[in-house]
Amino acid sequence: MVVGALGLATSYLVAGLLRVRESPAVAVAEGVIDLTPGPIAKWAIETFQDNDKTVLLIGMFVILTGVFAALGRVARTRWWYSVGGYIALGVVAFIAVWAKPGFTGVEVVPVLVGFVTWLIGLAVMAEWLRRWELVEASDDEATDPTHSRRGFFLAAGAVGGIALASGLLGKLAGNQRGAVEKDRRLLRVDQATKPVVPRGVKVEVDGVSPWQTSAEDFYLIDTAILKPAIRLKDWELRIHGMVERDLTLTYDDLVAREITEDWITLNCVSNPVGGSLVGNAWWSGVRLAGILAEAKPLEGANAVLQTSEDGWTCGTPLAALMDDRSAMLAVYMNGEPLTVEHGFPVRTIVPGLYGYVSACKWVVDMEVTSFDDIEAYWTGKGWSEEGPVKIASRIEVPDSGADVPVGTLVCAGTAWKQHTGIAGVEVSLDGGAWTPATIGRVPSDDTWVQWRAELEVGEGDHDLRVRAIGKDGDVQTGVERDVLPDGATGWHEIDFSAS
Ligand SMILES: Nc1nc2c(c(=O)[nH]1)N[C@H]1C(S)=C(S)[C@@H](COP(=O)(O)O)O[C@H]1N2
Ligand SMILES: [Mo]
Repeated sequence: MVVGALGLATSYLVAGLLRVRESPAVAVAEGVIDLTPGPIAKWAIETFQDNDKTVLLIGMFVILTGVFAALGRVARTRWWYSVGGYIALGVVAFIAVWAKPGFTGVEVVPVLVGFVTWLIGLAVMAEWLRRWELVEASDDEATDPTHSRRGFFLAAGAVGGIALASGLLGKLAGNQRGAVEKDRRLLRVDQATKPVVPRGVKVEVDGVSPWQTSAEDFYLIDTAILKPAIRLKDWELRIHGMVERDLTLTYDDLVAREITEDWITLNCVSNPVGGSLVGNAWWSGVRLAGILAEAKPLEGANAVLQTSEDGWTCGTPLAALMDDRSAMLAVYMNGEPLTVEHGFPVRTIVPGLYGYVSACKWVVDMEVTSFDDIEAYWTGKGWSEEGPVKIASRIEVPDSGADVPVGTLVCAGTAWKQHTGIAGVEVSLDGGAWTPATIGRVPSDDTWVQWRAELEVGEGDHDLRVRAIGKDGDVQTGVERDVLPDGATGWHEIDFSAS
């Protein structure tokens, strides 16, 4: 196990020194994510929500620990099995780094260093173990103490210590993140303003999600184990493809333009009914309509394939980026520079579309194209090509399973259908008539609304359900559909009892 850890640590250190973005282990973890079939990815997101990657890493750690232990165990008696095992691990790591977009060749060096470390470490430790066993067998107390049980454990401890030190050094060496956080702290985009929550949006019920979601509480969904750390001076966006004129924008070019700001609610297609993969923030950025108009899309173009620095892609309808909505290259969230997790330095935000077809974080490339010619990350896993958000509503108060006093019950929650707007919300107690709720007054159709209703509840068990009505007359359906391929439907329902 210590030999295995040492190989991982030296490869990590060399990756840091060579400024390779991903150490082999991270590349493998991201490879596993990329190869995960759509239905399993969907299950993982629904089950673990924001913790999906932690679960993956713990799983990998457990498996690797077992594999390393097994390889060490067979090394004394069947040396070549053990070497074969490490070759297999090395090949997996090689394929993972080689398959990453932006592979240049240096990424192989950490894999080789890790592999050679494994072999040397294995030879040294296996030899130590063999000698210890020889000494034990010969019953000769007076032999060299390094060949004792104690000597072996000292050696193992030393290898573990070197592994830890290499790991820590690797963290220092690869610390682009520190420089990026500094860029973030020093950044000032003059036109970007602090959010002022508009009057009338809140229904003032304790327990309802805040109308404005802080960056910290905003859900996180992406495929990157290691978030891209992009220095401001290194960021560039290339716009090309079916356009009359290619454009390349640096960060300074971008923020020298007119800044647009808006309240926009973003949600994930993988959000189950009643789920929490949705948030509302004040975004500042540059409208894409103007930028794309300069590039002049050609006849026949209907999509923009956006690519992130980490290779993730999404296909966005060109029309949604060029009509009058606030589709933007966002640089600020809630009056602060984007956090690295939410896409620093630049991400796309498009009101009315699910994140997987629009909200590219760490965006560096936009190819104007046609949907017929592209396959993006999630569409390749079975999600639908276009992702307009579906109408949804959620009960937040009372909690599911709550005990409430008999009498008047105040219930509340949120509802959304971005870029269409919510006309009303209705609740139904114990399957009875739909009763209108009151809704907060929102600044535009691009945000969620809060709602509240008062109901008389008698003693006993109850259930409560909610539905929303869009400004287009769309009444939220009770038909339950899965998040795959284009977003869940169905009413959010909770149980509670009154006494
Ligand atoms: N680079 C990159 N951008 C991405 C993703 C991703 O995996 N990688 N996921 C998308 C999805 S599915 C959603 S729902 C939103 C989530 O944005 P957030 O993490 O800032 O909430 O980002 C989108 N942008
Ligand atoms: Mo998503």
